[in-house]
Amino acid sequence: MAGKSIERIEAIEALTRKSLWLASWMVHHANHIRPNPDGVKVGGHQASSASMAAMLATLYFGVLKPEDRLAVKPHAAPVFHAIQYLMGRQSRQKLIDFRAFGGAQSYPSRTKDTEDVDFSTGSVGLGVAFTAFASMVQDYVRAKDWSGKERPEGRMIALAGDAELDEGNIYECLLEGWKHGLRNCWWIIDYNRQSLDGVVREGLYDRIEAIFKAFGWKVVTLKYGALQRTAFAEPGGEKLKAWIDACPNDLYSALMFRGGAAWRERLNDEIGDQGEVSALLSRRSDEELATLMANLGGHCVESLLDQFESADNEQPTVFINYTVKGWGTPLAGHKDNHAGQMTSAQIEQLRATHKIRDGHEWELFEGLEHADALADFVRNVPFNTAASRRLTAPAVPTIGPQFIGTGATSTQAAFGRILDAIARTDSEMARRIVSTSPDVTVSTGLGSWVNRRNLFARKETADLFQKEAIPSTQKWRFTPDGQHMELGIAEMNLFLMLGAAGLSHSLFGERLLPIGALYDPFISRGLDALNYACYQDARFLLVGTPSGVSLAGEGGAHQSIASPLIGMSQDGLASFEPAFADELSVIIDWAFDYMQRTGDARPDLADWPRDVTGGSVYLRLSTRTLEQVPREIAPPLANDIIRGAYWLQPPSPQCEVVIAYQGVLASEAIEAAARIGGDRRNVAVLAVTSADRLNAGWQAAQRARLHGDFETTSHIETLLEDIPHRARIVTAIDAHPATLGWLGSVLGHRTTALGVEHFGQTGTVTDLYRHFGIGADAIEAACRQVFGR
Ligand SMILES: Cc1ncc(C[n+]2csc(CCOP(=O)(O)OP(=O)(O)O)c2C)c(N)n1
Ligand SMILES: [Mg+2]
Repeated sequence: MAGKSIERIEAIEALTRKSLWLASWMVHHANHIRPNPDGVKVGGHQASSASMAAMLATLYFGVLKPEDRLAVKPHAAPVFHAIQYLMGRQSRQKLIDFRAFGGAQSYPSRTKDTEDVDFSTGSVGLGVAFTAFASMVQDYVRAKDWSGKERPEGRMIALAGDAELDEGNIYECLLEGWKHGLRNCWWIIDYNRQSLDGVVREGLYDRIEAIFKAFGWKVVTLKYGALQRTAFAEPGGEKLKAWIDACPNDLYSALMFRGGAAWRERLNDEIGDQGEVSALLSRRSDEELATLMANLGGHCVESLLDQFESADNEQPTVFINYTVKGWGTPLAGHKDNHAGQMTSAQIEQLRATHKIRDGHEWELFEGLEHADALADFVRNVPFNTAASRRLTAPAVPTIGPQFIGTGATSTQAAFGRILDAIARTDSEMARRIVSTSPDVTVSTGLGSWVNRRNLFARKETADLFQKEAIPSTQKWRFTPDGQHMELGIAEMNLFLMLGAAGLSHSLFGERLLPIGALYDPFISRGLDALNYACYQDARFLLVGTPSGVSLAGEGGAHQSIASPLIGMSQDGLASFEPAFADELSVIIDWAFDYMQRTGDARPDLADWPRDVTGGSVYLRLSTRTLEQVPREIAPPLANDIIRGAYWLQPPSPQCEVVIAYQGVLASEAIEAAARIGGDRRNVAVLAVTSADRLNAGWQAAQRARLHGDFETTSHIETLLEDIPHRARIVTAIDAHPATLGWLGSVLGHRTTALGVEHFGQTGTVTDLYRHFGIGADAIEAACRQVFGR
């Protein structure tokens, strides 16, 4: 039958079976055939993959268009990789190396997989919620007059496990979706009623349905497959349907695992009538009966095609598709099947069913009829017509630092004024900025930016307070060309929104420069979503303010201690904590450029590779007002600010002590240095603007030298090179002392690290600096200890 076109349903069914085989084999191979020198478990999810095989195959081979974007259930990665392989978008070697170094990833990854992964998944719930934000970003971009309208709108689709619905992200984002008029969003639930640990509670369905409906979603349920619907139409079929509907989740799963004979025995016991029902059952062999009972809607290609093709895009839709975990494999239904894998005997059983010859396990259409027709079919599926679905957008030029004068200010206030200055410009950069904040827009300094650039909504709404002539400093006008996305208080949503907006160039072909502002301590509240956004290589500017204990009366519960360490250790995020407004101006201008870089990392490892590839930026700011340094920032100083440090008071050859500070303790460091210097002691002051970049540069230089590049030195090594060996370093930061404590090990200077280790004490700045020993007195005392007094 070579060359003959085969029916669409038949083709997708064949491809479902093939993906199921390849996924099962991929996991089996990685665990039982590939050498494993460490003996550490490799893992992989055969049952979870089988559960979704038909849904994924129906989507990719039948329903999706190139502009659609997907978040695939993390533990369905094997079947996802298999489908990409069948479409020629993934190499055989990557499947052979599944879960090995350089191979196909355990969970689909935008950055580490080589195929076309739209959204990474892995931490359950995040990928699902991400699709909602991606859709809102798509609407934002399309509402702008600068965006190209020729590109078709895509649907943002999540394939989720039913247990993923336990994650709070799902419900937090439902609220935002409702507010922002979410559309073009499908969530397809693999309703196998099993999680990792066991079988889910009865009655979950009703809860899910009620919640989604309450938020304006359409709920579409697919319970029975075509085979079951046919059987229900036979005499006695109604009774069978009623039995299935009443069957508890755990019993259905258990019978599924035990197979056809067990089904027959149970059904005969419970609804056998020596009449129509018994006849219905006995018309089927054990094997046919097992197939019938496994023919839940989520495994039925015909039903799935119907479901997806009649779905609406204007209303967000959740599809609840009944499935059996481990469908089509000997693992079907067993409650321990999440991480459970087929034994070698079971995989042989599967091999026989799929007619796979020894040594031909990876072959594309092995064991299938009509291989040529299938290959033809796969080449022509709509999804497969675009070579790469990753888009690009040109970088928008930055406009240079916006200096705001030298009057005393806090970095938070300066941030507001710098953005205001940017908002006044008629620049492409200003147009591409989109700001967002979880209900702290005004209190983090974004107010005047929003007043100038308005809030985004698909439909125009005026500010009622303004209409009623009530004086207010905030003008909240919502318009399609507004540039602020208002969010409720949910920091996870902030990071998901930043993640989605920060991928706009790649997802929608339009550059956005997202800025997100939140209270610094609440970064921890959204940390996994922040990590997730960085892992996907989303590009954004994050502003944490106020921070530290310097927020004083704002209260102990709002203090941040660990955030500089988070900034240092979070891959993909360059963090800064400037003290002065001019530093901040330089950093913000640099950040907008850095966020748009796309270079390939140089292999020599000498650079911090991120400088070439770019990334996101985090600014830790403060509400504490500082006197400014009257100066012009010349290019060498601007460079040092970006590299992470400069001498505010340079060392002399007789230097006895270096005070190194980051952030608001600048004034305490300067005061302590003045007191000590007054005693004719030789003191230098090192202004650290980014412990993160300073440390990263040092790490990179050490790595380069380990690789034989002995010439390389880092910025911090150069800064400290003339400090006499007997001199000491005193570091000071309103955060955990480990942020700067490492400075002593760069060239071996003894170091005292001052900082904050305890949480929650409220007071004035003076009280708290005294309490934690980070004020000028404490810095002075630490220095004097060095002199032996
Ligand atoms: C945030 C997070 N917590 C825990 C896990 C570990 N984990 C992986 S899958 C899973 C449950 C899977 O159940 P379900 O979503 O129903 O998937 P399926 O039954 O389709 O395999 C858990 C707890 C994880 N990946 N992410
Ligand atoms: Mg499940």
